[in-house]
Amino acid sequence: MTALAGATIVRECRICAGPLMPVLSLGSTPLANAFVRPEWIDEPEPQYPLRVVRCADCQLVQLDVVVDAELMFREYAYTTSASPPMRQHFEQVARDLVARAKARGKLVVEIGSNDGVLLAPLAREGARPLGIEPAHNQADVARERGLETWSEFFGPSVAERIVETKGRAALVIANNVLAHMADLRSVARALAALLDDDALFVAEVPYLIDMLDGVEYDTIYHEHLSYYHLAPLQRLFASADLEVVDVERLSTHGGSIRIFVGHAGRHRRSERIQQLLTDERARGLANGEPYERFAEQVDASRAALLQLLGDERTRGARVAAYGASAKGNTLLNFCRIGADALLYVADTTPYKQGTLTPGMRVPVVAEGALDSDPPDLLLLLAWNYADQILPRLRDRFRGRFIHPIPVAHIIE
Ligand code: JHZ
Ligand code: ZN
Repeated sequence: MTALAGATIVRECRICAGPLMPVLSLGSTPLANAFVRPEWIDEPEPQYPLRVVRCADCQLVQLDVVVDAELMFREYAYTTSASPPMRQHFEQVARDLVARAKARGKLVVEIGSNDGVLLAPLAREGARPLGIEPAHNQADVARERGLETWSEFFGPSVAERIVETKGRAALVIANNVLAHMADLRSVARALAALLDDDALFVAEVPYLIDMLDGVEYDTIYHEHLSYYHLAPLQRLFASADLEVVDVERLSTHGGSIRIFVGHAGRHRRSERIQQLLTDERARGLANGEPYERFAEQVDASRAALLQLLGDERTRGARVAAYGASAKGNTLLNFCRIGADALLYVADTTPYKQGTLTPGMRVPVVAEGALDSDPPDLLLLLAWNYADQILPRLRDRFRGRFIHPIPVAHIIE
């Protein structure tokens, strides 16, 4: 490990300690959720190298610069409830998982519970939910809603305290948070201690294969330390005598997988595991060629987006953006698209409104700007919700959309 102010450079794989090989560098960027408040505009924004590497042994794709978790997650701008599609998604997740884990009346722990968007429906389904959420601002919102939440980073000592005070859990859930965790092996051990004999750990993670296929380079930012496929996850859980027993592919966040994990030997293993492992092997990830192609596609994608924006602006189009997502900030910084090119970014999250985007400093405003200061074109920075956002905005926005990936294109 090497020091860097506020960050650490790692030299070995966070799952198997194997050697790391370069994949792609996106330059240095500020933290993707470090929205700049007006009172901070004269302060420098720390930037960190955004470098993707992969393990030569277990093939986990990961970042080798790990920014301190305290800097990234104690105060957190991303508010899951601000995205209606995620609210609906987690309502369904609560129904399905409480039934599958037979968790009615039992302890269900959610790691990374944000503002309680899943804790609330879990409680409605009759489970006894406990949220673990390091971001104080989000944990406070959940507690105000009457949802028990501990403002902590999950790990062995928190798991121990839960077991001591509440017993072992029938179900542990972690959605879009395994990618954020640096010390994966101790998290796996903590899960093994927390799960009851026949309990399930269920996690949703963005899927590496979808990122590569969709040229979703914008989903790379410092919070996302790991870009998972099934094979390395299997190896991680085996290190703690746990076993992945089922896997599903999901469309959320540009393509994700949901894994089901239990104590080794306690559950029937689904055939879907072998199928997905076979598909992954056929990709030839270990020979590096998919990553070389990805890196070329990323450059081509940036060039196409800049060309399209340049052409439109030459024709006098007024351009704004929609969805101040974390990934949008990777995109804006990597492509160097700033306030000279964009009027504003409209977003439904109150916490982000009135700030500037990190690095490129485009003002974030409420959706009302689409009426008061209507653009001709909207760059979709939350393209993962295109199917929901486009029909909804049609009433108030008559212009065209730019969908930035895999290659920038216009949607009339
Ligand atoms: P969204 C998130 O990344 C957060 P982000 C996190 N870092 C993670 O791991 C990944 O997901 C997987 C707004 N919005 O969900 C809300 C509208 O304005 O794509 C959000 O600010 N109108 C934990 O930040 C942003 O857009 C709408 O109609 O890249 C979307 O952010 C909708 C649907 C959303 O994730
Ligand atoms: Zn490894």
